[in-house]
Amino acid sequence: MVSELFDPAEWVLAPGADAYTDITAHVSHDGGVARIAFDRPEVRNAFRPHTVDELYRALDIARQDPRIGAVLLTGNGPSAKDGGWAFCSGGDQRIRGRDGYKYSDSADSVGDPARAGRLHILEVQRLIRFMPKVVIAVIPGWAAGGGHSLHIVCDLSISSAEHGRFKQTDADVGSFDAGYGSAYMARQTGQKIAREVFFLAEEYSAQRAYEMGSVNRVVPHAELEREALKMARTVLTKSPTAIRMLKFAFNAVDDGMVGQQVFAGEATRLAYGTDEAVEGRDSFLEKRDPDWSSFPWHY
Ligand code: S0N
Repeated sequence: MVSELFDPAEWVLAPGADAYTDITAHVSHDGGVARIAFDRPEVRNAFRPHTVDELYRALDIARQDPRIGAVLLTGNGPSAKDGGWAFCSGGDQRIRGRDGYKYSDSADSVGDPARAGRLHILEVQRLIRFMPKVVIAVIPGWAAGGGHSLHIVCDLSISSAEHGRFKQTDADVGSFDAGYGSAYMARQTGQKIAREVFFLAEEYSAQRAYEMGSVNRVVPHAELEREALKMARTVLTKSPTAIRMLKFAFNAVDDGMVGQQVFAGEATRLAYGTDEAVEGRDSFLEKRDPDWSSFPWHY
């Protein structure tokens, strides 16, 4: 069983997914939605470096699949040990060393020294942020620490009413997200609330997270994945170009020159499709002056 909430009738294995150990990855039968899930329920779906490698790979495959318009990011469960549910509880504290998260499961061994200490969950955050598809955090239980940050970075969040729990433990354990996890949260909820969540590290219900503005929908636990898939399928009814441009427009205001670059790249892609840009290219190739006379200075 993948997860109690997983409906096998909806999904097929994603390409390469049979090799994953720490996550599961599926694609909907119609090919339009990816479901990527943490699969370490016994540690509340904490991630180790290997988990992050797999997560990055699965997300990147979804990014490059032209049929996929939406990604569900979730956590499998419940835990066989105690029945607890989690989206993700952040970095696996058992293998955290003085120089960061170790590439080995043993706290005594650094593993590959070139990779030690890399906080490459931040690369996953950037992939979610910059992929031109809608990424939905589907939260069946705890979103804590770096798991809370991942939900903040996702485009939309939907949570189980009964089991969704939110807690920003970064300051408790001295492993903190001073990037999107905190600053972008403040954009969503306002500064006072974001500071409270980080400075007090208290526990919040799904309903409270909804009231704060970091969660879009709270639904009965048994309905969570069905409702998430419905949201994803609604996205699929929209214009892919409109969704892409809108996502990058929402990002641009907070992403500085990088945000402008990403948005501008899409504008250039659109411009390439015009007769005007074709005239520019052809005039160069034909070694003549461009003729812009049929292209008005629009106002
Ligand atoms: C999630 C919590 C609140 C759940 O509490 P609950 O339900 O009482 O369960 P527990 O009994 O505590 O847990 C069940 C079992 O799971 C193990 N476990 C839980 N979380 C982790 C974890 N993160 N690492 C390792 N093991 C974990 C428990 O130990 C227990 O095991 P057993 O049964 O053997 O006793 C609660 O569990 C909790 O508070 N968890 C820790 C949350 C946390 O502090 N996470 C780390 C926070 N920091 C980061 O994630 C930052 C990491 C990072 O890479 C980063 C760095 C810089 C910038 C960004 C990031 C980023 O991640 O975004």
